[in-house]
Amino acid sequence: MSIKYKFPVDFWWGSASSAPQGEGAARKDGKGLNVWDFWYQEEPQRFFNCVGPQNTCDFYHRYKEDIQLMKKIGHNSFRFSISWSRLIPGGVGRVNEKAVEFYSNVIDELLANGIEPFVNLYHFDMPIEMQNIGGFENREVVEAYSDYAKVTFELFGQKVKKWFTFNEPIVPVEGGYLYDFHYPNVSDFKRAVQVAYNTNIATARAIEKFRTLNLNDAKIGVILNLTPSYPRSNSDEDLKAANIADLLFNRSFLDPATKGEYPEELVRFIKENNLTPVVQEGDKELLKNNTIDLVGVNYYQPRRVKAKENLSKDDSKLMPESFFDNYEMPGRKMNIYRGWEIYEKGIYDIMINLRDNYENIESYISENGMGVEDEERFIKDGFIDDSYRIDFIKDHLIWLHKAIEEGANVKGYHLWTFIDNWSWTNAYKNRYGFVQLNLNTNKRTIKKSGHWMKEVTENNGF
Ligand code: BGP
Repeated sequence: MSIKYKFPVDFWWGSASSAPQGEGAARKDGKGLNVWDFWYQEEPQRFFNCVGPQNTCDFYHRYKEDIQLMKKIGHNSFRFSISWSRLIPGGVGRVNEKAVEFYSNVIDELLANGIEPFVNLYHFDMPIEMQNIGGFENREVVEAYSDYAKVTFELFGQKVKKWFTFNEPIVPVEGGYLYDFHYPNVSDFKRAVQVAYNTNIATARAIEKFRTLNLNDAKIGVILNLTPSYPRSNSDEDLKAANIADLLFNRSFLDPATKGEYPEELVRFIKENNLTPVVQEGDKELLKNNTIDLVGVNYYQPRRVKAKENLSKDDSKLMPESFFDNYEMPGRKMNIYRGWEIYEKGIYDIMINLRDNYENIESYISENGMGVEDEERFIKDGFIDDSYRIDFIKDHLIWLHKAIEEGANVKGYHLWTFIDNWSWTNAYKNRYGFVQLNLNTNKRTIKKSGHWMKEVTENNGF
């Protein structure tokens, strides 16, 4: 077979997961409750088919079997997250020995099977006690988070060489403080800005602690959903609208993490709109001195933006959308199940932006994937024929390959996700895995895409 798209030696092939979506055992072995456990308890009807996070895929008990499957489909790396509320129930204080044992076992098992563990410290899962005192609006919680981070570095830093402070830190800001799809279901632009700011401080504090520990060749980064903002046209108004969206949703995290400072334009925008967050003395230096080594890029869909069409509309409540309208491009290609546009070239544009405007920082695709409903209808010869997912991955990899040929410093590609898992309020509506999870029996079956991935990793390309 001839290989048309060959990737660099030691390319990271694998997938990503998260504790709240995969572990299950939500109330086992001393785990504390996080915002998902709590919110589900309060409002189960907000979750698809009223399914909550208690059991998910039961990775807590089945990690050995799952790691064998990862090996079987050629993974050389795998991202999972540590659950703060499992490791330190309540968020501060005593470390839960059962959790230490579990995460040590997972790390050892991965390493023993030739799979590098990539560890993320926070995947939307604030311990409820921390949320009850204000979550990331409260600097005490920022400190508690950085103490928790330090505990993980001390416990696992000799074995884990890739660390991430947060997964998509903008999402809890959007979900929890603007658009009502995460607990605490607040909608307040100013508070959202404060949470975003404090989350950047939390990353910097964690990195500061990380650097004191001399973990040799270990690297630390953050995982960002860098959604390119494409203007409808090249008119000044559309360009301006797209730039505001880019500043708010991408550069608000990318710039502090990589350059240690906010874009001046964003600072001006925030000031002009009376959204300036409370800061502490020394924050500027803290951000400047504690930037990341590598960035994980999650890419699903582009953002298309146009100038606001109805300027006279009463915008009494300030929201990001007070400054732009979302734009539906005619003829766009859609993932109809998730309602997200598919635009493969976006992955290339992100990488070229990192190359040209962010000193070509080391990066990798930390999530990309396609959620599809009712995949069981595609079962053929005992497994799901998800050829559409193979095409989706290929089409993105072709653009990623082009970016690499043009000098982008991108080191790997992880699919979201390894096994069908629990997707927040969508629960099991859409399936994303290389591996099918039978919801009744918990049986795992590799899909066609998983078998295909095995060949890709063996050939280091396709
Ligand atoms: C990303 C998250 C993942 C995952 C994925 C798919 O934003 O990091 O946790 O869930 O999106 O999206 P969804 O589950 O909403 O379909």
